[in-house]
Amino acid sequence: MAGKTSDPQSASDPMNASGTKPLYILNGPNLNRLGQREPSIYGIATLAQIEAQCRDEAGACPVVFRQTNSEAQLVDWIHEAIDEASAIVINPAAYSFTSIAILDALKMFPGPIIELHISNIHRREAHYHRSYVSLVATAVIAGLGPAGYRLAVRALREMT
Ligand code: CA2
Repeated sequence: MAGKTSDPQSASDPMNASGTKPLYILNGPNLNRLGQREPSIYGIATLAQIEAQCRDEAGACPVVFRQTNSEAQLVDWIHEAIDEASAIVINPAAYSFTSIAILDALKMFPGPIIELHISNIHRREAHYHRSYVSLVATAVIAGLGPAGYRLAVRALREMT
């Protein structure tokens, strides 16, 4: 189930019984509306369906999957991830191109970070070309549609 904070584990105790650190998948503004508009750019999958695909791909690895329209909330979740997560997948959406606060928070994360965009931001208008998050991302996935999330989870499972 997608939602603002849909975690199988509580935020205060995000590890599973085996003590495995969770993978954090963080989504920025407007992505809660996926599947409802512009399917030619963003596909037809809803964020809830993408979340289910990520959990399936993660297998036994715990996943914290969240979406917010707030920059401050994203920063707070990155801070939480610094203490709790093995890796981060982040689709910062429009904040990719504006938020030095998110860049600064991600700089503190010691593990791998995958920046994820559903669309190929480099084929789009110029204001989508310069992502601050790319300056600190371990890797960037863009243009593979919703399937990019599953591939990001798969890559991180092999890296962590
Ligand atoms: O391609 C991506 O994943 C983006 O991060 C999506 C952002 C956009 O600002 C980035 O440049 C690329 C926009 C998300 C808009 O979400 C929508 C949801 C439903 C329908 C239309 C847009």
